[in-house]
Order: sequence, then C-alpha cells, then structure tokens
Amino acid sequence: MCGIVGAVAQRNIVSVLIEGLRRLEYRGYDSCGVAVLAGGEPKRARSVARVADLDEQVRETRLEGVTGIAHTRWATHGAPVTDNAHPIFSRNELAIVHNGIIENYETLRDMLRGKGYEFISQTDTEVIAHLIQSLYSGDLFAAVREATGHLHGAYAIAVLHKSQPDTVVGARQGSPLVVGLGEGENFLASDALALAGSTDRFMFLEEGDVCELTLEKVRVFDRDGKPAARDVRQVAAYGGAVELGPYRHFMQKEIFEQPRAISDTIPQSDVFDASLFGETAPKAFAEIDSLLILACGTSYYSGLTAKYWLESIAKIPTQVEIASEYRYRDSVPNPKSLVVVISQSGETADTIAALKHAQSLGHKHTLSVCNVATSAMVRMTELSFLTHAGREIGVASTKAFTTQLVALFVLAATLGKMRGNISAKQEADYIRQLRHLPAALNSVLALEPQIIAWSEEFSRKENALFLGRGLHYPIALEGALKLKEISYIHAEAYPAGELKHGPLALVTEAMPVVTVAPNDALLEKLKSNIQEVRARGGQLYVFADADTKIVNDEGLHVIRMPEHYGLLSPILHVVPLQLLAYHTACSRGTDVDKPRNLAKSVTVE
Ligand code: HGA
Repeated sequence: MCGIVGAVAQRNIVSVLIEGLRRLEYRGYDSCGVAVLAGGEPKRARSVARVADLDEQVRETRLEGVTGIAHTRWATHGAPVTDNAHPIFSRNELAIVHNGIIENYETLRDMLRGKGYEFISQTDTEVIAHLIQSLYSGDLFAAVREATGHLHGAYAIAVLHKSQPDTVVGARQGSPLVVGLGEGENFLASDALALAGSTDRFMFLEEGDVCELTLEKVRVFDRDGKPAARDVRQVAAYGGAVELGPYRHFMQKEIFEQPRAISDTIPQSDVFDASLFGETAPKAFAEIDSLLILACGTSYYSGLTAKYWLESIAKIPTQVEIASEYRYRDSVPNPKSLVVVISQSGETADTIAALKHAQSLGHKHTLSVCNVATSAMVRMTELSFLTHAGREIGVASTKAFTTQLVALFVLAATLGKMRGNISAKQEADYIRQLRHLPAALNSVLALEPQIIAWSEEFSRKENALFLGRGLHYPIALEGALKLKEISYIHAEAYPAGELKHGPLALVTEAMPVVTVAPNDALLEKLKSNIQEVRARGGQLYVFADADTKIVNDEGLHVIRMPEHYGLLSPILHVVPLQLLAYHTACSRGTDVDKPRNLAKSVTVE
C-alpha cells in the first residue's frame, strides 16, 4: 500500500526519493508523487501512472532539491486522480505525504474551511496539511506535534515547509515510519527497504512519536510530548531489484520458490524446542491453556489450518478470528491464552490493531509469525517465529502462506511435545516429513502442464466452487481466494459436507467444482459429495492423492497428486490451486502481480 520516502541532504535528493518509491512499488499503489523545496518554494510532480512515469516527469521538468518527500498512494478517500495524489500542499507553503486514514477529517475540514482554507482534493490527508499550516508559526516540529493531538485515526506523515528549507518532520500513529541516519543527511521512510543503498542505520519510531530531521540531527518526541531516545539499529535491508529470471510473473516465480522457502523456514534442530519461538517461550508455553489466532486474508487461512493441527497434535483449544472483527467486538479475554498474530509483512494494520486490543484486554503472552524481522508486529510481540520466504512481490501470497503453515505446524508439534501428546518416535517422524517437504513440493510443481490444460477451461468461466473437508477446508478457501484475487472469477469455498445445505443449487454444467481430495479419514465422505455434484451435471476438477483411486470419468477430471502426506498434506495441496489461479489469470490476461484494487501490505484499516 502507500509508501513514504523523505530526505534532507546537501545533494539533489530527487533520484533517491524516486528510487525509494521504486522499492516500495511492489506493495501496490494507484498514483505517486514527489515534492522538493526548490528556489524557496515547494514544487511537485505527480502521476496516476507508474513511478517510471513520475521519473520521466522529474527529468523533463528538471525537478531538483536537497529537501524532499515522496509517496505512492493507494486511495482510500478520493479517486486515484492527480489532484488527490500526494504530496498535498497547503497554501503553496507546506507539503505533506500521508499513509493511513484520518477518521475525524470531516469535522476538521469544516473547522479549517471556517478559517478560510480551500480544499482542492477529496483526500482526508488535506486536512492534516491545512491543520499543520494553521498552527505554524515558524516551528514545523512544534506545529506537527500540536496538530497530531487533533487527529483521530491512523497516520504516518512526512512534512516540509518553505520557511525551513533543511527540515523534514515526521509522525506516526498506527502506520509504520522509520528514520534512516546518514552522514550529513537524514531520511524518513515507511519501510527501511526504501532506503537500502542510502543507509543501513535506522531508528524505528514508536506509536505517537513525532520526529524532526535536519542535516546533522534527528530529534524525537514521544506521545507524551517528551524528548525520547530511540535505539539505532543496523539493518542490512536488501533493496536490490529482485530478478524475474525465466518466469513470466513474480507470482509464478514465488510459487516455484516454495521448496527453497520452506527448507529455509524449517528449523535446523532435530527436535521441537520451545526456544525456537524466543527466549521466554518455554516459560510462556508452560503457562498457556489455549490459543487465540488473529490474522487477515491468506494469513487467516493459515491460522484456520493451524487450528486443526493444534487441536489434534497439541490437544490445545484454539480459536481463530479475523483481526478486523476481533478488534471491534466484545470478547471474553483469557489471560492464559497465547495470542498468535500472523502476517507476511508484519505491518497489516488490522492485525496490529487486533494485537494491541488483545494486549489491552490483558492477554499476556503474544507470538508473531512473520516474514519481516524488523516489522512492527515482531517488535510488539513477546515471542516470534520468522518465516524465511524471502521477498514476496506478487500481491497474491503464495510462498508466504506455505512458510506460515510450516511455522504453525512446528508450533503445534512443539506444544504437543511439551504437553506430552507426541512420542519421541512421532517427533522424529514429523521432523523427517518436514525435511522431505521440499522434495515432495517439487513433484507437485511438476504437475504444472496438466494444470495449464485445465486453466484454459477455467478462463472461460465466471464462477467456481471449491470444496475441501477437515484440514483441507481452509485450503479450499485459499484456492478460491487466489482465483478471485488474480483472475477476477467469482469463487467460493465450502466444506464439502455443506454442499447440500445450499450451494448445490448453483451446480450446473457451467459451474466448475474444484475439489481437494487427500486420502485421509474423510475420503469416503468426500467421494459421496463428488457423486452429489456429478448427479447434477456439475463438472468436477479433483486434485486427488495417488492412492485415492479417484479416476477420470465423465464430468470428473482428475489430477493425481503424490502419495498422501499425512498431516502436512495441506502444504502440498495448496500448490496446484495456486498454479490453477495463476494460469487461469494468465489466460484471461489480467495484471497477475498487481491485481486491480489490491495492495501488497495492507497498511490501512
Ligand atoms: N487516506 C489517504 C492515504 C491512503 C493510504 O494510506 N493508502 O494506503 C488517501 O486516500 O489519500
């Protein structure tokens, strides 16, 4: 989603700002812009196309300056048109970029209109610009601190003012912001990644912080308005371009990277040890009596899969909840419940807010499963388990999902062992199966040509049903989500037993029914569900384990998966669904890596 880059330097900073935006591009955006102080005035360029177009504009117009801010916008308030693109100006004196949503913008807008401020854009951001300008009397840092006291909602901002040519002021509340420290120059960004190449020394701002960057100095005030010292951390943020190699899209590359990503995520240790989750994990895990998993989207589905593992392997009651629902409902907190938050980026606004909510309700032990070591989420939880998926560029998550599954399986096995529910032999078997997963995945990836043949059919459909049972129901959900996200085909997933309670009414020849059919205890039940669909003329597309004896027949198309992989089977069964969504989207000619209306890290509510 939105990205922020800012800099104060003694050299023309425009190329650094544009390069920073390029590094944040993969997150998804619909417009972008840059502003610098040039000749004592803020000057800007904005584009509703790509950062490459913005780059062309700044070259053509020779936009140059030593102090500047830049932004990629994912519109929340106001269409993605030039007038709404950031930087937003106030009276040609102040420029601001903003990530987040200001909830009381209507009240503030009325108040500021009353003071004579004219609103050019439809954004909520413009109220922040005019508010700071209205409070400005020669000290931008002070004006921003005062302004933040009036804002409700979430924001990370970077601001500059024509009267203070060597200053950029930032503030954060609910959206991430980091300060990058240079030699005689300083930077601001919504993600350290944006500044790779410019610095590797960072200060991660905390909630409510306001900072002032000048050439030689960075000052931070905390939410109580007191000067605050924030640790400086050395972070080697890899910002190099990720190569596409022989692949057509990043999503395809990331699907094929899963064997490597999974092998990097599987712990080296030959035993399941609580300390894999953090120093205090052995004590924390001994104190808990249940789990509460909070996540959104694909991460929510990895949580749903984990519930089956946690309850069957560790015999520990587990509740899984969509983060944006949990945070706004009355719940009954159990301080002995371990709160597990799952997010690829560790910046997902809804999940972070749900975590804070759980903490405020008295939940003591928290664990994040995340792909970014420096993320807000990892910093906020007592315990963490890092997935090693590597950078995921495609908006539709693939390798982040399967590595989350590995992490959550390790959690279930670790808790199972601590609670005396798995034997030493069982533990050794699980470790062996985990180690063999990359090879098993390679044989699933080899099914790609058969899946391509199916995708031709799918690309002509407008609806699809996905069925799974038990442990594979969340995999059906994930398969339907993938298809929706990138091919724009309407897809819904059901536990197969639910078919006769409603969705069977939709089944006709025109409705493909994708079925995940592992050879597990529910196979016979699933076979009956398959017959129910066939009896109504439905077209079934079944991913069946080799040993299920489900074979091609009229109305029944089968791709044979390898032998059944026990409890880890969901990690294999999701892969052909990713490939099916991918190739269907390619046949339909959609923008696979950047599907319409979606963004990579969902940093707004
Ligand atoms: N609300 C602002 C910024 C949106 C944002 O942070 N998106 O990720 C706008 O709509 O311009």
